[in-house]
Amino acid sequence: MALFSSLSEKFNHIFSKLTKRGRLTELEIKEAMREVRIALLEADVNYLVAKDFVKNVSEKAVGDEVLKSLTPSQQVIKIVRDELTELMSSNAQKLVISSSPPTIIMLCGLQGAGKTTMCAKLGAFLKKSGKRPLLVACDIYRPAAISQLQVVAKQANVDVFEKGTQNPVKTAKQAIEHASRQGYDVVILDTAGRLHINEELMNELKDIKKEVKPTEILLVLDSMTGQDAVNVAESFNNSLDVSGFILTKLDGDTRGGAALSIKAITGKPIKFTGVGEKIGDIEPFYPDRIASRILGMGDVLSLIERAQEAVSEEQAKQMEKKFRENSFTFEDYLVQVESMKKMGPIQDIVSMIPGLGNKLKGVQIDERDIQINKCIIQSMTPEERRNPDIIKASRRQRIAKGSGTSVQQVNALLKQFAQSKEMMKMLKNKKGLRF
Ligand SMILES: Nc1nc2c(ncn2[C@@H]2O[C@H](COP(=O)(O)OP(=O)(O)O)[C@@H](O)[C@H]2O)c(=O)[nH]1
Ligand SMILES: [Mg+2]
Repeated sequence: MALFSSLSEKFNHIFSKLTKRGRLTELEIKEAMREVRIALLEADVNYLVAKDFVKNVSEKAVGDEVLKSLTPSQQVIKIVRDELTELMSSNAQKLVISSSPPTIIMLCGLQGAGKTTMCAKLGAFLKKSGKRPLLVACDIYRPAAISQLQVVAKQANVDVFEKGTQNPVKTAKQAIEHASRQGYDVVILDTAGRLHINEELMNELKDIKKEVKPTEILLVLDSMTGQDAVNVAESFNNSLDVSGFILTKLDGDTRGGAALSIKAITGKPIKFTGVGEKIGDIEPFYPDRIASRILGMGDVLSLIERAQEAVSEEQAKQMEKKFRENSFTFEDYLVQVESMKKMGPIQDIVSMIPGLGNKLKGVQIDERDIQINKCIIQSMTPEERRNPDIIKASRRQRIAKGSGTSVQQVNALLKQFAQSKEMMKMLKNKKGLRF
């Protein structure tokens, strides 16, 4: 994903200059931080936020918080990463679920921010986690608003409550009563927007808030609008005391300013992001992962998470042991290929590994090769899989024939396997495999 790619590239450039040096002087840190500040401003980060950020990083980089295990430049990258995370983090990051259902989520925001779409996305997201959401049409001003909600709700396979152009405060109230009676445990209100903030809009939203006392008031913001989004966030928060934000259209060419500034300016967290026009294009907001992505260091956390889903920890441990003992066989390779497949496209996984993502830009990893290798291995006898050394000429021919491949392809796989084992042997004396 090209999230904040221009900012990532600038950071990469700044830090690549650092990593070539053995030791960093105070002057070098100062110069790097000057560039970081410019990069942040160019990404449309609020200038006070950028100033503070650079000040904090500089103090820590020059100060005494130095870890022995890192090189000075790694140290700076780590501090920047931690500080970026801190900038976006809050102890109220997660969606609050009410202990007495229904949980009421009120979405608000300017016209076109993505409220109606987000209602359906959020509905689908919550449904997947076992909830029973009800969407409520409280935008009565645009003629097509209700039918639009119905269309996206249908795609998300969630129900809609609507009372035509009746006063939205009344509709919201009735929807909650309906939800309680019918066993819906989450109510999501799709409110009306305006082109600009005005008193009429704020009053209506305040009235709804007063009447239904929402568990969450989430302001939906178009991330493409950069600093404007931050200004909108500030004034909505002043009037409504929102509980958090949803940043939409992060799939577009957004520079990142809104994501990086909002929490610092308002004190409230971003809870979700919209990353496309489809119902499934919603992601909870994880500051640490976004920070890693911005730095182009690979989204290690989500890689590990996905890997854990696919391979049980026990399996992973066994695999590592085998690598280290150099007893890794073709049978293990098959198991590994299977679990890799569950993790998603190889390309995605590789791009999340720190340091590899950038180097492999544009390089195609052919999943068909993996499929061919799988066929070849499946044509081996169990004995051959465990002990590839016995696979001599006649066996190679038999395997090629059995798998519908050529002897050259079988040879290539055997060679590749031998090389990986050789590499594993070299790693044997190190601390084991790490990301
Ligand atoms: N690319 C992209 N488009 C989005 C996203 N969220 C909403 N949109 C589009 O933005 C437009 C306005 O969305 P809508 O939900 O009607 O906004 P509302 O006026 O706030 O209710 C629609 O064309 C949506 O398809 C997103 O995350 N990514
Ligand atoms: Mg709408």
